[in-house]
Amino acid sequence: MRAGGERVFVGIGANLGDCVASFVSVAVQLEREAEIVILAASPLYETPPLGPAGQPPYLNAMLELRVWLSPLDFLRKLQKIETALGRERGPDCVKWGPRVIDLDVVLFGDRRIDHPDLVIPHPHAHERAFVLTPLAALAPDLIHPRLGISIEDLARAQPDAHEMCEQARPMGWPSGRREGDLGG
Ligand code: A4P
Ligand code: MG
Repeated sequence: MRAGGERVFVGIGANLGDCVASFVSVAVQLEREAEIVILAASPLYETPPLGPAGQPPYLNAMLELRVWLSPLDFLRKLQKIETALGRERGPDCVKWGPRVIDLDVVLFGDRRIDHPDLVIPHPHAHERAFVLTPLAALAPDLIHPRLGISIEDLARAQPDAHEMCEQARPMGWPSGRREGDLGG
């Protein structure tokens, strides 16, 4: 394994189209990048939608990566993948409305970033079961860089965590943790 890089967690959500196929495609596209390695993938969960009523349930999961890009360059890569999968943006889009794919940078090493285009840790991560449960499946002991609380404790504090429904791992979705490299 190449030295350096940072340990990054990306939250994935979708509730339109073939969500499983979109998730697998995200993993395939990330694998193609020379500056990104997938270290581990959480189970997939069906989750009740947060946002406007009447939208379908979401599929959510978390990927653990090693990344040799700046946080902003990494965000741009994720946005290109979202666009390639048909994600629409713009003034007509409903806030927290249905989407074919949503990729959020949840953690980037232990950095705290307050940039107009990028806030790290993701500003809502600590209050959402659909982020914390998959993250806790990969890194329960990790400490939230702003709150100083473990991911496992944050996940346990979510009243709606029991509404997460773990799905069977689909074909093509990365499975267990890779050998080596956990540090950094
Ligand atoms: N941005 C700032 N920080 C970040 C970050 N850490 N990661 C900026 C990704 N983007 C970040 O995001 C809007 C802008 O946020 C970007 O231009 C980027 O520069 P977006 O993906 O275009 O729009 P969005 O996702 O609709 O907005 P927002 O407010 O980020 O929504 P969330 O927080 O992503 O929530 N219910 C369930 N069950 N499961 C879900 O996954 N997801 C959402 C969306 C709502 N309800 C859900 C789920
Ligand atoms: Mg988002």
